[in-house]
Amino acid sequence: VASSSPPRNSNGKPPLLPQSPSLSRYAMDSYIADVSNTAGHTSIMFTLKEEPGALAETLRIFKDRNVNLNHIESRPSKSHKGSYDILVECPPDADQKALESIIQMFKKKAESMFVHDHNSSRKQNKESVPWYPKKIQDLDQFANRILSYGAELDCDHPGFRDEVYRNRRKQFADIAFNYRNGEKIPNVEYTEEEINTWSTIYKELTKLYPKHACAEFNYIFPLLEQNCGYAADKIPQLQEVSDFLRTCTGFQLRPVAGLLSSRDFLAGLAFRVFHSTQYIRHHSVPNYTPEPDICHELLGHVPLFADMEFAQFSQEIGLASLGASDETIEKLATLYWFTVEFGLCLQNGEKKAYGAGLLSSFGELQYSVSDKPEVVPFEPSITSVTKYPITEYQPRYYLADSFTSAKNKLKTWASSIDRPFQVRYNPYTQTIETLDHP
Ligand code: HBI
Ligand code: NLE
Ligand code: FE
Repeated sequence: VASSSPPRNSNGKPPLLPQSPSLSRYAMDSYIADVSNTAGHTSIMFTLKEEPGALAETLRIFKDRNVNLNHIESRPSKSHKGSYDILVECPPDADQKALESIIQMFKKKAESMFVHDHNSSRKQNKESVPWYPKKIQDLDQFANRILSYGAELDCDHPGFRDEVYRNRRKQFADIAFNYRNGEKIPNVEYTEEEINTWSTIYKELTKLYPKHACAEFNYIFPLLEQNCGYAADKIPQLQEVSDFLRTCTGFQLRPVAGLLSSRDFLAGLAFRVFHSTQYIRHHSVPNYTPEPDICHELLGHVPLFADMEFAQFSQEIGLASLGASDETIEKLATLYWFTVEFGLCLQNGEKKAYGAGLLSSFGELQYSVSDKPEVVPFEPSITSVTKYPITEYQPRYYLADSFTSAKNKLKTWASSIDRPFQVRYNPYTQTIETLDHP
């Protein structure tokens, strides 16, 4: 019996990094192995000690199992000096069995350290509750999980062929990748061209707001001009805006390199954290862009996150998303889309915009309140299953009576979500408390 028990250290615990013969041929100094699966792509992140050939050795694991890689990135590790974080991505058609065995190797090697397995869809079954952040520091894990990596823009993007723009986007991505909870968001010096883009948008939008934005938005906007540097000739800094938001509703901004999955993005809202991009759209298309950018975040989202009622509404969606099934996440993301992003509300008998995607696009804002699109009452059971385009003006908008009514409807709908436990946010400890959790 004694001979079959694993070797122990003097402190009685199993030794760190147990060596098994099949592993030792690979240089796997994997402090953290982080596996996630988005849109069929599997990403694995690990940390490697700097040593000649260490990466090549590790990548042999993939070669030996005939698994292709379609993306690889490295950066100096922040948590382990002298080490590198490596992110590799395998295509959706990768042999799932081979992948599983690779992941197992990473997990074994990192056993006594720290392994996350974020609910890869391969793992998900009916009973298991998908991983979700329990404390605000857990949001740090989202940083390297953006859907389109940093400067890799889609080919129909106006910035795709603009080398200067692509490089600039990389700089912004680095800020977000290196950011950790609790730190100050680095200020950015925007170029003249960037400020010009901002100015064009700011001037056009501020002409439209008095007539087309909802009352709550118009109430707060001047306060942003007075308190955190909103003006036509200057792009406000995220940290300054974040500080102001905190004093209003406790919401804060966190820099993000690009699009997060709906699950990650919504989870941030549960903590009153809003993931904000810091780059600006390409100067050639100021009136509309499908991607979030700093104009969208600061002009579209921030004003309403300063409104208590709206902040609660947003956090409600976030809390409902924690540990929810993929199906529920999709519905919540759709509700978010038709409210926080593209919502209209009725005020004094007129349609007013409260959705950030409208309040940041002088093209779509005018269109949305015209008689061209279809406008129907907000009703979560219907709204949550509506399909929508993401790269053009919306063909249909949902109209709410007020934030209060939208919030109550959402709450009622969310209470019908089948989740075996309840969550609430403890703002003192910045943690999620659960009732009846397994
Ligand atoms: N990610 N960074 C970022 N910003 C968003 O506004 C955003 C996102 N991911 C998903 C998303 N929005 C929504 O479309 C919903 O899926 C939640
Ligand atoms: N279409 C918006 C704009 O041009 O500002 C951005 C929407 C992001 C979801
Ligand atoms: Fe948005």
